[in-house]
Amino acid sequence: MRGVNRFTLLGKAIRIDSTTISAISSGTIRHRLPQFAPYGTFSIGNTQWLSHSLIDHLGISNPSVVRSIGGVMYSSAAAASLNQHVHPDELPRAAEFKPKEVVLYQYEACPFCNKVTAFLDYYNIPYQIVEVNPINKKEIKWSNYKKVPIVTVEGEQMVDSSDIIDKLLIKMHPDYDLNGDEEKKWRGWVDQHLVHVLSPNIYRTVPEALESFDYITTRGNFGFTERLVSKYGGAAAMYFVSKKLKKRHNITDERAALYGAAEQWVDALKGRKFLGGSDPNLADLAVFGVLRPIRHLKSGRDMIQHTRIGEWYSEMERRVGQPSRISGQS
Ligand SMILES: N[C@@H](CCC(=O)N[C@@H](CS)C(=O)NCC(=O)O)C(=O)O
Repeated sequence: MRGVNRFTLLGKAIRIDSTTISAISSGTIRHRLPQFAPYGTFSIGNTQWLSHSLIDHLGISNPSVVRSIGGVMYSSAAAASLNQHVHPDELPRAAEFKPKEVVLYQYEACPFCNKVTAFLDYYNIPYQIVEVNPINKKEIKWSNYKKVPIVTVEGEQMVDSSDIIDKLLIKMHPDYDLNGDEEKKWRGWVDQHLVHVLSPNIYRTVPEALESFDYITTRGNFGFTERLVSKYGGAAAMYFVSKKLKKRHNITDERAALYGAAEQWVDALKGRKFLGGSDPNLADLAVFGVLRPIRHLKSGRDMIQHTRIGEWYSEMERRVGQPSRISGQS
């Protein structure tokens, strides 16, 4: 067994020349390599909706403020300076799937992006990160799709976290049955229920909203002014918007909803190590992916302390292991 410090590894992996423009794969896709790609991401929703929320609910109408705050307000995450103990032999590998270049365009704090990174890390597929500026999105100007995550595999574009994972898995295991009842049901539960419980929790109080935005703006790809405006403006705005979200999703007590979701998941395991049995399946990876960024925020700490999910979560951390992201060309 070997101990791997995730931050130390990333510290090495993320030093990339931010001004380097590199042609990806066939040379048809050009992108700006990330300045840094820290570990742990989380955010929910889309900016368009958020912009409407700001205008509708908060009376904020200055377009640049709306864009600036809206670009990040659903985001939060936690630093994951965890010691990982991973045995190389335990890492599942994509036997026949050895793409030369996998690039993930992401927001550091996006839950959907984190689903994808959990999958790539678990299967030990090397990938490059391009951290997208949520305000001007210049890194994904080349694409018609305006959300993240976007993945390119040797130039082939894939969008939408679940579709990306399905496509990658089928490339690795062409016979895999993606319609397995239990796995499909719980993957759907992640997108339709779990992610909606997270925002009201991470922006529940003003200190929690500030904690979340401190992470988002520190780790994400922001300019200096964008960072300041987003941090305080975003935290304040999101504190109020999260109250609206509570109502929208019929949540009366944020923590009760989070703890309830965690317990629901543990019940679904029915005493098994993972939903997939002795190994994680796609539902395990999806739940883990969206929870990973909040793990070290107050809401995540509370969740671990007050529910039974901790054992499964720790086991997932061990099995997903260290990020398989690689540094780009410099
Ligand atoms: N269903 C999509 C949702 C993706 C999504 O909503 N991503 C958000 C970030 S968490 C986004 O890019 N929103 C648009 C924006 O920020 O402008 C998926 O699973 O990938």
